[in-house]
Amino acid sequence: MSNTKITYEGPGSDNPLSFRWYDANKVVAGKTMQEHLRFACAYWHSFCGNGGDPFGEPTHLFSWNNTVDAVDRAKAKMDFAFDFMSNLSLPFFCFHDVDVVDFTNDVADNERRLQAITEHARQHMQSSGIQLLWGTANLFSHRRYMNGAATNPDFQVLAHAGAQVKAALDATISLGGQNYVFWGGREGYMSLLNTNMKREQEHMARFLHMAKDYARSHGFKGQFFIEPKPCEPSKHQYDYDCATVIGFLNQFGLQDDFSINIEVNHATLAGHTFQHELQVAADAGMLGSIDANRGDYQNGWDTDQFPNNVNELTEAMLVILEAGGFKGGGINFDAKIRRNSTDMEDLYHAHIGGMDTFARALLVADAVLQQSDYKAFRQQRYASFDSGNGKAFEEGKLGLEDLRNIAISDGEPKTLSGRQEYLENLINRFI
Ligand code: XLS
Ligand code: NI
Ligand code: NI
Repeated sequence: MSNTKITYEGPGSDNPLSFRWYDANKVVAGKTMQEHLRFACAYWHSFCGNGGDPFGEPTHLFSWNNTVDAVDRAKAKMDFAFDFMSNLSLPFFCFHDVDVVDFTNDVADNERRLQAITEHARQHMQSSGIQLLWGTANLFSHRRYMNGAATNPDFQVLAHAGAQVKAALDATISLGGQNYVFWGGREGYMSLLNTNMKREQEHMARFLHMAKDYARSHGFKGQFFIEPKPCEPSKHQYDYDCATVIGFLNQFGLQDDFSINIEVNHATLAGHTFQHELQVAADAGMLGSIDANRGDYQNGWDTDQFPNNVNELTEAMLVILEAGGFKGGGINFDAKIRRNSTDMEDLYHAHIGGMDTFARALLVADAVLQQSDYKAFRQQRYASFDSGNGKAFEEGKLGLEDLRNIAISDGEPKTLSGRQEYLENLINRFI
């Protein structure tokens, strides 16, 4: 597969290794598809995920794992990764520190390893033009983080988390990374019986300030993103959903530097739709980036499947387009192929499907916005606040007694339809 360049062949193509909708340079609503969508490959799922599950051994066997030296092994993996991303014309990638090179318990040696692989990445980025959408540190896999990283009750663990974030920030900054992500997998708790929640959250805020101050003083201009998730692996995660994160950022004075990376399957675990979470973030000016995937309707964990539902993604793209796009981020495929998808070709099908589904959803959402009365309908629904007493209310010119008097003088309101089925049909009409 190593020479397979995937190209746009259009909806009529029957070649499964081609794009049918993603046409990178096609202009939609004033920007190219590539500029709108800013696709990124998730290093951990694509090149580290081995198909293993709690019941079984790895099924995805990679040749580079036979290389003994850690940095050589990391380079062999990276050579493959850049080949793969180039074949798919993926403009960005994202990584955790431990995805790109294996770590030990030796902090200084881990820094050296990360620097060595960062140099290798730099060369690949220069020759391929692929850029770093965001970097991050894995503060959840190592056993020292079982009680949390920045929220650990043991300061010595927090110090290790700080060392890891410093090194990951150094790598991100030196590669020109556009953003930096914090996903707090273990930042939460399992039982209140052993937990001081207030103190742990204050520690997390202090830690985030330290990371932000360090990065800013070393020239980092990008956004920091918090990635909400309600549970798994912790029972209660502090970054539950967008609304919770926005409250936390505002409470601790982090709102100017941080925005949100929203993951589809995390939204659904929190009992929300993806588009709800997008809208909450957009309304707060914090729609930073997204982790694209999908869950499974029949179970309740983070299955991280590749997106494939045009209808659902169209609703998401409507929110993203109306918000004016992402605040520095893009669409990172935080998704993995199934345990029994064992061929490298499967990884191509997965990304082609995800990219095509988003491209198609972009086209449909744009058509809904440009060619239908969707916008006009939504505006008209609130027209009673555009003039008269409704306007006076919005402007703060009325009191509760005024409402009472208006209720009497204007009488019982008319029954006004929300037209949900009509609007749902609109999306299908443009697919
Ligand atoms: C796990 C998260 C993780 C973050 C990066 O559920 O989605 O992959 O995106 O740490
Ligand atoms: Ni994610
Ligand atoms: Ni996830």
